[in-house]
Amino acid sequence: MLLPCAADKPDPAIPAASCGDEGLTINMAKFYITTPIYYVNARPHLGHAYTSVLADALARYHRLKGDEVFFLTGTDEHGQKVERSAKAAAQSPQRFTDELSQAFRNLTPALNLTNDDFIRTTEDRHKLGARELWRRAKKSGDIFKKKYAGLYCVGHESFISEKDLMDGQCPEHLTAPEKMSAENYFFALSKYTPLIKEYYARHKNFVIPEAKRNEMQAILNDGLEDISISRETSQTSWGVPVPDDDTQVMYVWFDALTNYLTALGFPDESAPLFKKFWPTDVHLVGKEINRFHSLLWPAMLISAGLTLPEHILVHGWITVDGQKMSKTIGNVVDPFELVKNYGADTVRYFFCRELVIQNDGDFSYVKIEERYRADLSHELGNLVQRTLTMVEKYANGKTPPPSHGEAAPYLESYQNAMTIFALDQALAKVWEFLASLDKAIEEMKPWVTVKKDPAAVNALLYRLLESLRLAAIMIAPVMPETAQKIWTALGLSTLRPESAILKWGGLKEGTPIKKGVPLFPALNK
Ligand code: ME8
Repeated sequence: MLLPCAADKPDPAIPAASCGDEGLTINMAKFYITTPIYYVNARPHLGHAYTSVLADALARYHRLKGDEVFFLTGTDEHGQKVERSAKAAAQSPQRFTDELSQAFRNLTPALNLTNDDFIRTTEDRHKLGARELWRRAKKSGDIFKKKYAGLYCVGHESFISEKDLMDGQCPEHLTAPEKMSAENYFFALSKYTPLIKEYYARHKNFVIPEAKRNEMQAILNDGLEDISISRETSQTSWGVPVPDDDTQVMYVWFDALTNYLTALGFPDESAPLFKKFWPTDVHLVGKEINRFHSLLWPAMLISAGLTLPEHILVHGWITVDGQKMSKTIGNVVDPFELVKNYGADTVRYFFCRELVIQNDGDFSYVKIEERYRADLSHELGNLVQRTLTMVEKYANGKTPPPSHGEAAPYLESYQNAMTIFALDQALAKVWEFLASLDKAIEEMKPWVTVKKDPAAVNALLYRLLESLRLAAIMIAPVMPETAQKIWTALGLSTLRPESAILKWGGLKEGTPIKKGVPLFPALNK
């Protein structure tokens, strides 16, 4: 996506590039974005679909902008939680994880995701890199053996302190933690408190949003504690073997975090993907795993002599009808069902528009249907249909000669919102833009004006068509199918980065339009 240069605000994510003669900035940055790798203890639900769609929209936005993008997702397959679920299903962990990992992989076609790879932590390429990271941390003197005892929450796959329990139970998983005592390997996380503090001081936007950054800063101010990073094979054998000690496997988080490296070819630092894409630009994560990504992960990377990520982007949780999703309540929403009922673009739009990244949000069938009816069918769908009908009636079904329009402020606000990952605000701007077009139609009343001033109607029609072209580009990261349908209706070919020019005047006079079926027909209810 080429940015209008004059009106353009500097984009902090992009190195400054000069403006060419044609007044455009061509951004050739790289953009590496990841989702968490999901545990394969159960099938994917709404929450997983949510994170993956947000990441996909950001990946698509950067691709349209001309950046080289690598978008990674995958599955986290080791640890006690997965091992126990496999046992409960009377299956070997390998078979169990093969099946569930495939269910997560199926999110890609269902939600129209464009991930460039899908990593499984049971793959050899991953285990190789995870073990190398361990070796490096050991070489840095950061891994040591220690006897300890503590309370372990398998749901969290982490230790939990007595003070965080409610009636003796983990308040999130509603299960009693298990007493664990063993001699394990530890990672010297406490040693990294000052270095990480310094990184936070120098990179104000490392953790986004600010409230989540502040939470991490508070933990840093208290000082980080060393963390157990292995399990005896007598406790759990489902993990990556610890180098040079086959009585222990790695703690699942120590193994899992390294997926972001191993997918790029680490430990081979000369691997083309590693060279091009490391470090990560955005690790998108849910708020409950912020701590692992914003405190432990940077320490592991420093210990291994690797560069730290640019941003940890933390999103809130989705509830369903105001309640936490849970099997007990029976309100777990299946993303595949949702796509079957409403289509991928509608689900994607709901996630990006209704839910505000930094807040918790709520899903309900009433809300998604309201968004469908009001925003998609009424505001967007009707405007497209109305415009095309008028072009057929008053302009022989062809694009009239170019005229002026009021797009620049919307384009600029949209870009600014996308730069700070505020998808909801970016979309709100597009819908304001659409409303301004509706208003222009109502003000002119072309069906009346055409009799006395056909030139004015032609000017309005060009404005409408060209605005829809720009709106299609802006919604493309979130609603790729709808964007392409609009693009096709305007008589254009495939919406690609080279053609996705966010600048007024792209439509050529005389281009025949192709009015198709309504974009968002009434829901079958
Ligand atoms: O934590 N609302 O995996 P996980 C919003 N394997 N997002 C939600 C959600 C909800 N209700 N429920 C889940 C793990 N998510 C580890 C990660 S990374 C190296 C290892 C999303 O299967 C959200 O992104 O429990 C959350 O962080 C992630 O799924 C947790 O997935």
